[in-house]
Order: sequence, then structure tokens, then C-alpha cells
Amino acid sequence: MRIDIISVSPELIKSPFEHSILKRAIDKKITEIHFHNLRDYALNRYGKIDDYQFGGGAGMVLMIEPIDKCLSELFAERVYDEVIYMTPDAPTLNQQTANQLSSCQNIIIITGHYKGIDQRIRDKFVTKEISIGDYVLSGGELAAAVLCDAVIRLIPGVLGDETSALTDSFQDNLLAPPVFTRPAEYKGMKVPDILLSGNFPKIDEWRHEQAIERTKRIRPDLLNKERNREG
Ligand code: 6GU
Repeated sequence: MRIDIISVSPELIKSPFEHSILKRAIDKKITEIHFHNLRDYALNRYGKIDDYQFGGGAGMVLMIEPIDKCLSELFAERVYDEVIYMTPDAPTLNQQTANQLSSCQNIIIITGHYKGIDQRIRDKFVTKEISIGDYVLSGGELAAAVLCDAVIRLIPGVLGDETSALTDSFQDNLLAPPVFTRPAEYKGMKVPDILLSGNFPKIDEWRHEQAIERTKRIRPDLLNKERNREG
């Protein structure tokens, strides 16, 4: 998968790709990330890329022309499956969206800043808008890094068996059950006996019950979702 990230401050997103699983995916050539600095497409030599909004109001808006120029260059080179815009005024990222995106060949991610980007870019070029939750970040860069991590780890070959994505929380709309490792007892705190029993069918059953209990307590909305999907 090739990901092109268009941003005002690409430096802000580079480091997550230099470590751990994302780095491994790049080293194995399973994914390539290309950063594009919007300032390189500025209108003038002062690097102008934003302007006041029509109609008045505080905050600058990223202008249509630099983004259009950058997109045109990319579109001339290859076909893109999705042009994604990271913005808080959009549907929230979930595992299903991450799964869908993980089978794409080429995607573009545009990250906004200030008050966002000119609406005409969204109307004409953007195919998918994504927020990462109900709070506001200073820019879409960190949100883009979150999206890339969620998507790239799902591409076959990225994770080893030791970290199979299939057992993740949310893959089945349930939170993960509690986990324990040695020692079996620490300062009087004991690991549940069942996990030491060697009875694997019973252990699976216990984990499933724990996952349901935890989900009911912390995220009951996920259980409702499950029911709605089946019904
Ligand atoms: Cl995608 N961008 C910004 N600026 N804030 C956010 C967000 C995105 N998702 C949640 N908050």
C-alpha cells in the first residue's frame, strides 16, 4: 500500500513511522509513505497557503489552490482508491473502516489545520472524511498517524503470529479480556485459578465471559451495535 500524506507540518507525523510495527512494514516494503508539504505548493514566494474565511470569523482556512496543485500531481501518477480528509466534523474512525482501508492500494490523506480546508476541496476530491473522536486536536496530523497505524497493522504480513490482529479488542465488537503473566502471585494478588488450570476450552469460555462483562460495564453501546447488526 502507498500512502501520500498532504500536510502543513509533515514533521509532526514522521516519527511514528520510524519505530516498531510501522517501521517494520516500511522496511519489509509492505507499505510506502510519502509526505508532501503544502508549503511547497504555495501561491507565492512567501509560502502563502491560507487566508481569512469569506463571511468573516476567526481562524484561517487552507486555500483551494495549493491542495489542488498537490492532488493534480499525484493523480497524474497513479489511480487512488481513496482521498481521505482528517477532520473532527466527520464520522468517527472504527475497526470496520480500518479493515476496509487496509485492502487499498493507494490512498491520499489530507490533514487540515486552523479552521480546516476550503469546502470545495472536500466536495470535489475527498472520498472519505474521518475523525478520530469527539475532541479537537490542533491539526489533523496526529489523527492521520493514528489512522495509518490502525490500517497498516492489518495488512497481511505486517504483524507476526504473536500479535495477531484477529484477537484484538473491537475486531468482534467486544473489549479484550484481562491478561496476566508471571508471577502467579505477587504481594498477595493472585492470577485467576482458571488461567493456570490448563483446561483450554474452559479458559476460552472464561475469557469470553470476561470480555462481555467488561464491555457491558465500560462500553455498553458496543453490545447494542452487535445486536443491531445481527437483527
Ligand atoms: Cl481528524 N482532526 C482534528 N483537528 N481534531 C480531531 C480529529 C481530526 N479527530 C478528532 N479530533
